[in-house]
Amino acid sequence: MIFDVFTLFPEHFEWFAGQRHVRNAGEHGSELRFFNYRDTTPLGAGQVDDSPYGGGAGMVMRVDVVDASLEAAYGPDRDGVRKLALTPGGRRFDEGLASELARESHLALLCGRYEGFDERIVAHLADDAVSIGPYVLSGGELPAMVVADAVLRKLPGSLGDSESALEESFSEALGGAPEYPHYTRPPTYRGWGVPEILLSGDHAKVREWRLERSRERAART
Ligand code: 6GU
Repeated sequence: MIFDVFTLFPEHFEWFAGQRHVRNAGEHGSELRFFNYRDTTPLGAGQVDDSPYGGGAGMVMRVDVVDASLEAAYGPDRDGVRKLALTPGGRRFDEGLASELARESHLALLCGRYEGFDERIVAHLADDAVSIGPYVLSGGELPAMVVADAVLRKLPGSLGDSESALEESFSEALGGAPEYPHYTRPPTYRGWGVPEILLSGDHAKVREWRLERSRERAART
């Protein structure tokens, strides 16, 4: 998969790009690339935003600036790229959307800053608008890392063998439900014990107990 991030702050992604599962995805044929709107802006002095028509506080990302960066990256035909605008008003990101995106061959995430995007970016340049939750963040960079993390970890070779085997058994057994609780040594700590069944060695009973806990958690969320 080619995974492109358009941002004013590519340096914010340095930590993220260095994470093991992200580097693993890279070694298995995925590519994470960054494009700075400021590098290709058609405006003078590196301008990328402007004050909102109708007045009001803050600045808005310009449609011509975002279009120019897409043009520089892809040229006029962008149909092969699934382009997502990251904005608090978008479609809620969840595990289902992460799986859907993991099947794409080429993704582009458009990060906004300031008060947001000119709506024509969302309407005409992006295929979807995506939000990571019902709260407002200062820009699309953290959401882009959230989306990239959830998607890249689904790609072959991203997680180590043991982890991906574990993952598979979760998704198969749990049908999208949240995970069951985990415990490890010591068996008691400050009087806090571990469910007996997990120490019993009875794998069928353990599996049953985990499924029940997982369903319980699903019912609560
Ligand atoms: Cl995608 N962007 C911003 N700025 N805030 C958000 C968000 C996105 N998702 C939740 N809050």
